[in-house]
Order: sequence, then C-alpha cells, then structure tokens
Amino acid sequence: MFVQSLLPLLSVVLLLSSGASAACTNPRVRKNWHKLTLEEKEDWTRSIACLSQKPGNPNIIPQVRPFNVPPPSPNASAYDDHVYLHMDLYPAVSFKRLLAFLSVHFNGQFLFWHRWYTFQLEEEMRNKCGYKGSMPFWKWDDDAKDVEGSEIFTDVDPITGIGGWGNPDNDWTVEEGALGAKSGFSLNYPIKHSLRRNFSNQPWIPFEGIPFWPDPHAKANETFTPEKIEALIDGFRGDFTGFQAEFEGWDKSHFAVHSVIGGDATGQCPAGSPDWCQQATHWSSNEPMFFLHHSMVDRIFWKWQNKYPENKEAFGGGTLPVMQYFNNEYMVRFATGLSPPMTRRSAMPTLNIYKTRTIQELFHIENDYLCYTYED
Ligand SMILES: [Cu+2]
Repeated sequence: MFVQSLLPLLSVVLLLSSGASAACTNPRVRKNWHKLTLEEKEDWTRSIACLSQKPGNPNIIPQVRPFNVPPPSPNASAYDDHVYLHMDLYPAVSFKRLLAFLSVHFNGQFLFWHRWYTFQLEEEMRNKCGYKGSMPFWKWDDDAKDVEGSEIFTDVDPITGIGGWGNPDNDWTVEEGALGAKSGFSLNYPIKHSLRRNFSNQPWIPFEGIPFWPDPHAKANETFTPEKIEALIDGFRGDFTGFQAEFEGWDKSHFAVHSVIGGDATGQCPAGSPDWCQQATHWSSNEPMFFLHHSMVDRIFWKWQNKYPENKEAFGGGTLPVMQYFNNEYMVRFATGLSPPMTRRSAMPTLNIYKTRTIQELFHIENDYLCYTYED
C-alpha cells in the first residue's frame, strides 16, 4: 500500500531529474530524414514550399543591419522572414561592429539560438501550413564517406526528394527535386533567386591567403565522421565552451557541413547580385536543408547535455564574438565570445517577428516550452 502510493511521486522525481518537465508528457519526436515515410517527406517539402508562398511580417525590425545585408523586402515570404532573421544577426563586420553583441554565432547563445530558430520554423510549418511532423535531422555523420553521392542529395523526386546538385552552367541552380527551380520554390534574399548548391569537399581552397583561415586545404568530410562526432559527444565533460568551440569553429563539423553543400548554404552571392553582396553564411538558411542540419547539430548538443551529469547544466561564453577581428588566434582563444558573459536570462533576438525567448527557456528540449525529443 505504502509502496504503491509512493510510485507516482517517484516517477515525477525521476522525470524531473532526467531533465524532462512534468508538463511535457508527450514530446514530439524528431526523426532521421532517411527513415521518414514518403508521406512524411511530402508533408515536409510541401510545408517549406507553403511558407515560401505565405506573406511575410510587415512589422519586422532589423536590429543590426550589417552593410552587406539589404533592407527587408516588401516581397518577402514568411520563409524569407525567417532567413532575414539569420542574416541580420550575423556578426556585424562593419562600422556597426559594436552591435556584434547581438550576434548569434561565436558567442554563448549559438547553440540555444539555433535550437530556437530550428524549432520556430517547425512551429511556423505546423501553424501556418498544417505540417503534422517535427523537424527531421540529416544524420550527416552516416553520409560523411560520400556526401556527394548520398541519398539525400541524389533523391530528386519532384514531390519527396530534397536532393539535386546545382547546374554549373546556370549559377549552380538546383533544377530538379521538390525544392529545385522547376518546382517554383524561390527565395528573395539577397536578391530573388532559386536554390543553389555547389558541392566541394575542399570548399575552403578559395580562402587560401586569408591569414585567419586555419587550413584552406582541409577535407570537409573528415570533420564529421561518426568517430569525430562520438568523440565530440563523449569529450568536454562539464566544459560547455570547449564543446561549443570544437563544434562551431571554422574547420569543425558544423561549419564544414554548411561548406560542403555550397551555394546558398555557404552564402555564395547569386549571379547578378549588387556590389554590396559578399559571400558569408548570412543567408545560409535559404537552403531548407539548413534546418535538417541544425536539427542534427541540436541532436548532438542534446546527446552531449545528457552524456554526463556535469554536462547537464553546464553553460558559459560571452556576448561579444571576436569574428570581426579576422584573427584565428583570437577565434580559437575566444571561440565562444568575450565579456560581458552570456546569462541564462539573456533574451534571444527575434526582430519583432516572434516572441522573444530566454536561454533558460531553451536549455533542455524536453521542457514545457520546447517539449520534443530525438528518436535516437
Ligand atoms: Cu547560424
């Protein structure tokens, strides 16, 4: 009798100590893209295309306006708005460098902001376009051996395939597949264009001669092998900033996956862009695969948070990224930003498009607000 009455209490205690919230009893489960049914893939591609047809928010308020980012476009779609957010909050490499504290890269909020950003697109897909699923992840370590030939890029089914490499004779435009030019999927930033991809496993060769670049000849896929990812999750015990630095650095897996896809994912300027356009990963989220990539980044972060008890609440990093100093020694030493320190009360910048959230609200994915988990 006594044992029975204790059981519910015990399960609540266990639930809370596992990081889950008592209110989050039925988390949405994020799945591996390769394991989705055709219906689930279709629902995803349809919802992304649907957002690109919905009107944008006229009340968007840019916060940084780096010199190489255009003003909001009256033609922007709800999908473009989401891209604009990422463009605006890139570290300001301009006379506005003091606003770099609003950056969402190379400082303490990188992992949390991108967790929120990916979740928010999932919410938009569900609320505006009737999407039924959660954000899938691209398990790129499985595909590291042969990214170019992996199924995610070779599947050009016009309804369910998100693959297709760009045509070199047509500005690297992806022509086939559910998000290719023939589908009508189009983007408005930095100028109106179709999705572009430009595969290279040595994507940093053009950066040869840039003094702050670590190794222009590095092979991108060697940074995200299953062994490297396992070591990342198992390493940096209790060391949040060490973990983030090993994940986010120029020659590390997060950036390498962006770089290997090329085109929009690497922020290459579309043909015919004005002079202010400079290659940077500002508009990398034009590439819808960005969200499958960042779902995977978040999944690795979640695995790391749950790997050892001392990882669970580990947190650190500053607010001011040092990227604008173009100095690799600084980038390595201050990979997660300079003082003032980021705190859990720090609010995520959202450009007046969405409700602001704090890092605390995003700390664990199985909490009240996020309430999702990963299938493995
Ligand atoms: Cu980003």
